[in-house]
Amino acid sequence: MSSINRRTALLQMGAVASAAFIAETLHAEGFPSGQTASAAPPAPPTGPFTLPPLPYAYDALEPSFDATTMHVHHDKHHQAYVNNLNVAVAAHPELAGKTVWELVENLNALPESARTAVRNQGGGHANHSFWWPTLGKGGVAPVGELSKAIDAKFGSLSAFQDKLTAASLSVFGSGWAWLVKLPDGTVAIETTPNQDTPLTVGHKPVIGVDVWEHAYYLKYQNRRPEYVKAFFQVLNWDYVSGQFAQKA
Ligand code: MN3
Repeated sequence: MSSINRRTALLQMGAVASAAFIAETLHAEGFPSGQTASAAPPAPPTGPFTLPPLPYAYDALEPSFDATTMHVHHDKHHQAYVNNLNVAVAAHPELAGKTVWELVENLNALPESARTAVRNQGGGHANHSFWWPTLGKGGVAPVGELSKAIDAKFGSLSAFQDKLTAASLSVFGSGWAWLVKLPDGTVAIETTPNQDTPLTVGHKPVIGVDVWEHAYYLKYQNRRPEYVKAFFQVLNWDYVSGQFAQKA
């Protein structure tokens, strides 16, 4: 068998022979190792953005948020936003050194070819990075300035919870419901589609409810109202109250 015919025969064995075996054989026949039929694609960038670890154990929010959902949500969904954002900025050296917050707060200043990717992937990274620390079963009610701001706007904590729940249920498809701090220091409830963040219009997230199905489908299936009720069981009021007092 000629060398060419032997190579062809080997390649036709692809379904049963391992790629490594073929590569090794071609190399032994004098084929440069870089020219095998199965060269690996270049590795995706691993930075500049990285997945922040959860600030508590994966099962810390049980039974409201189950550990399996937390693993999938954090390790798979949030990681994917990080990975895709890294790919997006790799094509735009002028964005090097910017934080994810700087990116999403200034979407309109971005090159048009980067804007959609940063809006979706950067928004996903920003929203989830904001979100994880706001959970964790700290306190049962807002305190200090946040308590006053909620009472001033909504009349009572339960009236606020009813309105944030209604907003969460009103989101059509995937998105978020928010309590935000406005530039004048008061609070308001808003919703955003997809991974859009209130930061893009200068409103500071105080509380967020992730109503993408990936946040609840494993445990609650289609029952978004039960998930939103469970959200209030794991909202860390002490943390969000402290953050509210610090936000300019
Ligand atoms: Mn999510």
